[in-house]
Amino acid sequence: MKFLGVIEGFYGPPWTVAQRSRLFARMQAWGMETYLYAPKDDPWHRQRWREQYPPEHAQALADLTAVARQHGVRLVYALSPGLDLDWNAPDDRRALTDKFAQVAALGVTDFALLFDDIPYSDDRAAQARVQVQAAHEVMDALWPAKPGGHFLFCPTEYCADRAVPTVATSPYLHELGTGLRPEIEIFWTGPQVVSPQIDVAGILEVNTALRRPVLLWDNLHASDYTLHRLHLGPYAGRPLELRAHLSGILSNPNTPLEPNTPGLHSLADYARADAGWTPEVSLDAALRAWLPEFGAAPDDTELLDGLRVLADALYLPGTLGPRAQALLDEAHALHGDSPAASAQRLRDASYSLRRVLRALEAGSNRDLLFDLHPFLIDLIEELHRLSAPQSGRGADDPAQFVYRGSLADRLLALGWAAPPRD
Ligand code: GDL
Repeated sequence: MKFLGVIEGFYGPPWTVAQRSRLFARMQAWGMETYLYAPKDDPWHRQRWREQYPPEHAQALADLTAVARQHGVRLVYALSPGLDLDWNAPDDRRALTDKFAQVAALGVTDFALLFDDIPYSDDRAAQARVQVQAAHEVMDALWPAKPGGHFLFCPTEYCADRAVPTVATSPYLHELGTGLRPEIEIFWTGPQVVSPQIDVAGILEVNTALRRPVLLWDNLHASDYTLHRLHLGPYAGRPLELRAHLSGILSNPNTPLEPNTPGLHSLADYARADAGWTPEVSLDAALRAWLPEFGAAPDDTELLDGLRVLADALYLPGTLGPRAQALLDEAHALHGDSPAASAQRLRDASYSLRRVLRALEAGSNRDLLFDLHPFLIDLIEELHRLSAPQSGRGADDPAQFVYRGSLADRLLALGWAAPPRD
């Protein structure tokens, strides 16, 4: 694969320069070489794409590019003009090339044009032709004399779910495949926007339609569509053979930066793995390597156990890790024959997570503490509440809801069973 790395491509507060610098250092250690700058909420990236970056923001982008380079990371700058780009308006066409020219002058050498999450036009083939023209016009303006850096492209139909009528027969994808210059890399997110599984057959199908190996924009660990969740699980659901049919993998991960370490570490591991690799073993290695960020020694097995419970509890979209599944089973078993033993195991898990929280509170990675804090508190509280000896407190005793006091939390605590209506 030609590309391995990270997309800052989520909706939500963009990472800070300091956070990105930390990310680049980690990427270097993991052997990742590509970072796509595409934060949906950088106004100049999408909403106000026509406007040039004001001086202080331009300087920040130039500095960021330099920091990336120091870490051996290639910063690819992406623009998302698709919300309201009018290809028939000469001013818009000029604004597009001028914007890329501004960023190129800051030292950026690689670019992307993104058309995800924009309105579809009635004639999708025509929409594709306009996008192809836009990409070529930008490339020719950027590199008039000789071929330049990499050029990446995100389609409007960027996963099988969005291909109309199908991947194989989509006029939109066909136009892109035949129209876009072969050196342009095209993003694809798999069968869905967030794809729990991606198989070789699906990738071969889209590669045929687009006439090149696609570049995977992987939303497996993304959390911007559900800020109540984080994804701390391994890179999973993609067979190793997939790698041979992709031009690369870029992960668009959790919105908070710090909790991305396990998933990205595991992705880096996957990219280089030999036969026999498993997501579970890879996650364990990632969690061990994460211990120092918690102020713990690399051989602190107690804290490692806490991290394992935490990662399994916040695993992957719609999926729990094995330890979290076992805890759920224990919670069910509280109604069974030996509730005391189950309560003890739930309590142990709560203590184990409490150790993680205490380590973070005492440690120096404050971002990591703040990113994980609400999730740790939720888990610790609920495990504790379930496993506490019956104290006679009612389920709606406010003292039970010190941390989780909102109406939504109280409704959740009532469970899913609907009360009788009459
Ligand atoms: C998307 C967006 C992305 C967002 C992700 C997860 C792509 C190509 N675009 O559709 O910005 O972070 O879903 O919500 O994935």
